Amino acid sequence: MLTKDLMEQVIAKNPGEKEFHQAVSEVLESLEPVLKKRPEYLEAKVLERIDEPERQVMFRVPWTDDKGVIHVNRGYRIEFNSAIGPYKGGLRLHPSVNLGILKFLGFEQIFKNSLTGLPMGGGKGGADFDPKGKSNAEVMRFCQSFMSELYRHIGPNTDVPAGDIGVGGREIGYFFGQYKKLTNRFESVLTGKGINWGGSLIRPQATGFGCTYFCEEMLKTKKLDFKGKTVAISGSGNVAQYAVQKVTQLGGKVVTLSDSDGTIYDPKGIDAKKWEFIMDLKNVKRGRIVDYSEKFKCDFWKGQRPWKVKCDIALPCATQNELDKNDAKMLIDNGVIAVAEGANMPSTPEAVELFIKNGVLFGPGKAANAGGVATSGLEMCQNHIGLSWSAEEVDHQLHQIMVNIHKNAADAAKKYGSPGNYVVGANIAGFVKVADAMLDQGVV
Ligand code: NDP
Ligand code: 2IT
Repeated sequence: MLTKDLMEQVIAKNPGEKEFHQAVSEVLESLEPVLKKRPEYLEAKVLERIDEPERQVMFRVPWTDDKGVIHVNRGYRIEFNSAIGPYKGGLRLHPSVNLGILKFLGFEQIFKNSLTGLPMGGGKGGADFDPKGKSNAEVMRFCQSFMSELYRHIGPNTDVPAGDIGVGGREIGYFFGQYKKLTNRFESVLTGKGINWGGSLIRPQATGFGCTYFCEEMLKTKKLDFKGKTVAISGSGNVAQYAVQKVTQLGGKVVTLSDSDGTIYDPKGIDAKKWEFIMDLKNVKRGRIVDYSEKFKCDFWKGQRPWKVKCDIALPCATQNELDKNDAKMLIDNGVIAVAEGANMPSTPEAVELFIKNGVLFGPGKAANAGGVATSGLEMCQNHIGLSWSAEEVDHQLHQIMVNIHKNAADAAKKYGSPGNYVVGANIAGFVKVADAMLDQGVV
């Protein structure tokens, strides 16, 4: 293997960052056939450069809770690669956040953003702050403190953050307000903004809708669709919510959702009325998914994930490594046809290998969940031209982008000898565009 030594170097240089190693290892493995055809990438040390963030910022985030107690969190922004555009990627607020997790996410973002066809580089950031159980005022003070440092590193042509786990419309509002106060500039420095102050219609829906569109394209290759299919979804946040809505609109029946406490199993399916309940529960009351099982009298599997359920399609939409080898085996034994990742790297490498070996249509996150950042790119575009497009227009563009990503990944997989393998296809198609830009721009 041409990349074996390099992988050893990455592990030695980034000790303990296991999610980062996992993400790099998968990409390097996929690139082997490209490196044989294009040795100039090796000569120009493109791989050594693409694995090393251009810049990483780590900073103190002190804030005061409602009782007057002072807390200190750690904030980060990884500005990973700007070869094809300004750094672009979400901010994650979750107690598990550390450097390795954000580097894995920033690294994935490089290839994902390239796949969208829009001019966006890769970045990611966040903090080890837990928004659960905090008042709005506490979240606001945290966000203001976070932005009091971040503002000097970002800008509409430099780095444009957005949401991720724990960051939705509320947090983007607080971040934006503080950025504007500190700089005295109203500019396109964040995406996922409110629609009455520069946000794009369909951005909240975009990741879940896009993941469903990508899955639809994979199903089409087998002359299948969502009609009458039983679908298991994990998570119950932004991505999961809109995946439920789109799958249901396309005729599928969603029977599970989850959060970190467990899974609800509703064999009758989550219809539009139940969906409204979830939207209020999660986005307004900020409650737990167990309340759904009490309200609609269905099972709650405490501390368990959805994957033991019999389903045709699985959409993991919660977090990394939430679907392992045993879960993959249960899904395959139960006849799963397609798995599309709404989350970033939710399937472990062993699970991915099993899916591919068993002929399951498998859409990796960097392709299947690219609709979110793609629509962020459309939000930036609307901000730059000073116009807002209708929901139909944005949804149409999102759909077309997902169709294109599917086609480009499928074509690259075929061209490089792994037909039907969207992991290989997405990694290669995403990489080549960035690597060529890096060659053009010299050793920087
Ligand atoms: P949200 O914060 O809205 O929702 C996250 C959901 O995942 C919640 O239900 C949460 O449960 C669950 N979850 C988070 N961490 C864990 C964990 N360690 N174990 C079990 N459950 C967990 O985030 P999003 O929906 O925005 O993000 C979900 C995934 O999609 C992430 O992987 C994110 O990186 C990815 N993604 C998001 C995009 C976006 O536009 N928002 C775009 C592309 C990818 P609980 O409330 O109990 O923590
Ligand atoms: O993982 C992701 O692609 C996101 N969290 C969305 C990033 C963005 O800039 O919209």
